[in-house]
Amino acid sequence: MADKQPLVTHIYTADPSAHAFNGKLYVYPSHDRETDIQDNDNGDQYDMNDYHVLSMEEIGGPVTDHGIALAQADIPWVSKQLWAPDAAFKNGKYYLYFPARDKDGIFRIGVAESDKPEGPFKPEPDYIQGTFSIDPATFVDDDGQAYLYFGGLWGGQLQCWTSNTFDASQQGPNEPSTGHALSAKVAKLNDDMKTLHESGVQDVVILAPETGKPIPAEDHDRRFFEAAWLHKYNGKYYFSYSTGDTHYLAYAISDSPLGPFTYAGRILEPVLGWTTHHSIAEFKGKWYLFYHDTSLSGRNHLRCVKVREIVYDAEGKIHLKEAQPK
Ligand code: FUB
Repeated sequence: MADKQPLVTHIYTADPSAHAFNGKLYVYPSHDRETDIQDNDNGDQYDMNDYHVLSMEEIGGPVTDHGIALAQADIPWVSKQLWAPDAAFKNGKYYLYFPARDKDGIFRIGVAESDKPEGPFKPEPDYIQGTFSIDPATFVDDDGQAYLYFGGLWGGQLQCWTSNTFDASQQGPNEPSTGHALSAKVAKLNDDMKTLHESGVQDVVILAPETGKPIPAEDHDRRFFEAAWLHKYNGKYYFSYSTGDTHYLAYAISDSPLGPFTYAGRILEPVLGWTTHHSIAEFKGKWYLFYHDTSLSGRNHLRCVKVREIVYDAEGKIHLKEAQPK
């Protein structure tokens, strides 16, 4: 498979969330930056402090960097680590969702609003009440209902939320080794796109097809770790994610955006670098996987965003286009 070139090389970018808005393809990435923090399993080296938005008229064409769309200094509740964002459009406004540590060091999810897809985005003064952990992904269904998916293990603190309060003793590379795997979370967003619906936060359950039961905790090749993404294809809901310490991008399919989802396979094998994170978007009649690797720097925390075309087979399974037989 031919190696892909980074979308941009003048800044380091990661965790790309892609959306087609107004006939252009917009990418909302993390903006990686140099730091002398040593790599660790808590992800402290991912010490980002602003967001840029990228756009392009064509896949493979010139990419515009619209500059700083949101800076940590302008977000009152944040202490550090602006991690993987996503964006949504509803009611004539654009919303940027982002995780960061609050003043107590707990990851929460915030939202900022703009009239334009490229920002600048104006943040709400506080995080979205009821949210926690990292890696927000939004999905607005055909009926206008918006959903917020989130969660990430280890440095992302998802394992600290097995009860309704934050358990600081579980921070770091901890997760259960038996029983069913911890689930990503999903909540409906209210029409204001800034608050969670009263139905609350639910588990995104991923079932093993061979048992019909949730993926076991010890199944690190298939369990959810981080990087939630939700897209719809042919009336089905596809929940895709990173398996973390086994470095796959995997996916599961459901008839409902709330699941349960049934594991369906892998989208991408391990890339260069520890993390893998992606989005899937339709643009001008084709489907694309946006992802990152560390080919530009050779360092885990200095990543670059790339894109590949994907196709679906007759059963709705996802394949990289270049991996298809001619
Ligand atoms: O970019 C920081 C973190 O690395 C993201 O939140 C994770 O998904 C991983 O890509």
